[in-house]
Amino acid sequence: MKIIVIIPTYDEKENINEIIAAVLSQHEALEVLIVDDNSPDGTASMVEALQNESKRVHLHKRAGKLGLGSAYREGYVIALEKGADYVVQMDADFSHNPKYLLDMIALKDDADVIIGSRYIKGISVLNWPLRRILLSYFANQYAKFITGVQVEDLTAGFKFISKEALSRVNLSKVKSNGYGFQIEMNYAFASTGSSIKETPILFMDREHGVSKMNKEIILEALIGVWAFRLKNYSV
Ligand SMILES: Nc1nc2c(ncn2[C@@H]2O[C@H](COP(=O)(O)OP(=O)(O)O)[C@@H](O)[C@H]2O)c(=O)[nH]1
Ligand SMILES: [Mg+2]
Repeated sequence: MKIIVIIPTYDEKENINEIIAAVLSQHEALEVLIVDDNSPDGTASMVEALQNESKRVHLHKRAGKLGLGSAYREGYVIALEKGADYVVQMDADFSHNPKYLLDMIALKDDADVIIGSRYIKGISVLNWPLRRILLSYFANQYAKFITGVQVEDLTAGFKFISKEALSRVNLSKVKSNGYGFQIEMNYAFASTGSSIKETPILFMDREHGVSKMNKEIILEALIGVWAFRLKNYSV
């Protein structure tokens, strides 16, 4: 079994060494693929140093900040080319505790896609300002209503995906880039016949570095969800 954990990075020098080590130590089947958008802080060269020590570390360098959605789309293709049986999406900033990878591995035969969810056991978010929690929670309720996908945390960035589920989706149809990307992928999985299950996580705000999310990304998600039902995501 090969599980490739894709971690998109933009200016994550304070987290990158620690997150890679924490992921790899969870299970021997895990490898990491960092997709770095030419971070000005030199994140990529830190990954290159780690590559000299471990064959389980991969790096995809891109020319500039091209967005989270396109980083994941390129990451998926590379992970499948490298022979991944499962592909994981995860943030670099420790908001997604690597220990939950073991829960996801344990559930791998229960569904095609396993989502690390903040909203199935009440609201499990630590250290976010109340307005950000409320925005995220209600955006999720809204996205669920519009898309009809029965998932409580549609904007979650922590997902464990089988290669079969991924290869049923025509990635060139997926156009969103931020939170909208997470919702759109879930819609694409559900509408191409994949099963989705949620496993509870406690999401913690980052302690190091800064968030790259902004108003445009939130607006893209709120407006973009209307279009998903009109598209066919099959290959
Ligand atoms: N490659 C790449 N990574 C990004 C980009 N924007 C954000 N990220 C990474 O995506 C992850 C989530 O971003 P973050 O800023 O923590 O979002 P937040 O948790 O919603 O505030 C982190 O690992 C970021 O470094 C981007 O444009 N390109
Ligand atoms: Mg974050």
